[in-house]
Amino acid sequence: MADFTMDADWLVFEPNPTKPHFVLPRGAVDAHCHVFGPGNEFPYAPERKYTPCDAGKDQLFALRDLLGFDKNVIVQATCHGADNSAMLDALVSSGDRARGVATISPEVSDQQLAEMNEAGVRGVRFNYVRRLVDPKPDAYYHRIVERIAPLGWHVVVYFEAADLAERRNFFTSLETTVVVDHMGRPDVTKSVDGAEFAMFLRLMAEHENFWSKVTCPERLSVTGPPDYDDVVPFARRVVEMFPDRVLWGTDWPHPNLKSHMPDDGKLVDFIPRIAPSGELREKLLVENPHRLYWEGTP
Ligand code: 0GY
Repeated sequence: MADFTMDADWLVFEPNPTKPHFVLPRGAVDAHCHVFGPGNEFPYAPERKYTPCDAGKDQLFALRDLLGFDKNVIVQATCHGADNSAMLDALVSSGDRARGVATISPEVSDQQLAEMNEAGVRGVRFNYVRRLVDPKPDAYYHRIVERIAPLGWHVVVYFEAADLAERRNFFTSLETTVVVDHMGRPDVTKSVDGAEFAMFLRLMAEHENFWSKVTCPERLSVTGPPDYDDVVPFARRVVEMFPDRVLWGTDWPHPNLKSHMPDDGKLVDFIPRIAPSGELREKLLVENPHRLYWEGTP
C-alpha cells in the first residue's frame, strides 16, 4: 500500500475548535471546504504537490454541526487530482446537505458527468496557483467548459493577485458563472483602495457573472490571528459592493498553512466584521449559496 505520511511541515487542523459566539442564521452554508482521504480508502493522487493529514467526511460533518452550519460546499482539493471519489462519497453521505466542485479532465465521459451531477456536483475548479498544480493552456480549460455547459455548472477559479492581469481575458471569455476563490488572494499589506485590488473590484463590477468567496483571512493576513484585522477592509468592501454575489467558507482543513492553524470557531466570529448587517449576512451565508448550489431552496 502507498505511504501517505503527511508532509513533515504539515499543520493539522484544530481538533477542538471553540463554539462561535456569533450564531449563524438558519440554513447557513460553509461554501468552501475540503475532504482529504482518508488515504487508505481514497488514495492521494500521484501527481500531488503535497501530502496532507487525513481529514474525512465524518470530521467535516462534525465541524459543520459544532459551528452551526446547515450545509457544505466541498471543493475538490489538488492532493486528490482529478479523482473526485472522496468528495463524491462525502456528497452522497451528506443526505443532500452538501454540494461539490470537481476537478475534471476534458476526457471525462458523459456518464461520469451525469453521475457527478446526480451526486451534487455543480461546478469545476480551474487552479492557477503554481505551488499546487502545473499550468495548463487555455484550450484545455475551454474544452472542459464545453463539457460542463449542458449541465449548467459554474467555474471556480483560484489564482494569485499578481496573475489576474495575465488571466483576465480568459476569465472574462467564460460565459458560465465564475466564482473567484479568496477574493483573488489580495496582498493585504497594500491599500484596499490601491491599483491591484481596484483591478479585482473592476472585474466584479464589469462582469455580473463573477462571484467572489470572501474567504481565508487566515491565509491572507499578515497581522495574523485571532482578529485578522488587515483582511477586514478587503472582505467588507467586496461584501458591501456585491452583496448578491459573495460566498463564505471555512476552508477547513486549511491546506498548506505554515504560520498557524486557525480556530474555526474564531473564523465564524470574523463574519459579522465583514458583513455588518443581518441582511448582508443572510445573503452571504444563506441566500447566495442556495441560489448557486441548491436551486434557491434553503
Ligand atoms: C484552498 C487553498 C489551497 C489549497 C487548495 O486544492 C488545494 O490544494 O485549494 C492553498 O494551498 O492555497 O482553497 O484550500
